[in-house]
Amino acid sequence: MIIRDVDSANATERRVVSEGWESCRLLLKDDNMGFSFHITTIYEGAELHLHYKNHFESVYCISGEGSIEDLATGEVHPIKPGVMYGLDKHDKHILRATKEMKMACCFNPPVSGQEVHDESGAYPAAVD
Ligand code: 9YT
Repeated sequence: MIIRDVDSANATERRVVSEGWESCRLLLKDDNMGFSFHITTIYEGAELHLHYKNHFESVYCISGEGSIEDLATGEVHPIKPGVMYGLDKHDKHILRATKEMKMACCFNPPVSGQEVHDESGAYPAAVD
């Protein structure tokens, strides 16, 4: 069994800070769960252009307010606490926070550690 808490993990390399967001990677590839699990904060006013070409991702909003724009259809879906989105088609999207959002995120395959987005909004493919 693996037990971790976000405050302790945020004092380690599990906390990753980037442009418009920071994330606490509570489970990573080397935990051998088949997915990674993150608590991500999207800062107020952030507009993130994302495209996880190499990963599936599900995201659950714990707090805050914003939206996700599906760039394939142009649809904009509101995000508020209780809303989940699942990127089952490697969907290209824009994530916007009108109030700072706390999100619980799962990635398959798992993220290995210090990834930040490349210029296309992706993380590199997992290397075994
Ligand atoms: C909401 C979202 O896209 N989260 C992605 C995870 C976070 N950016 C991280 O841990 O890299």
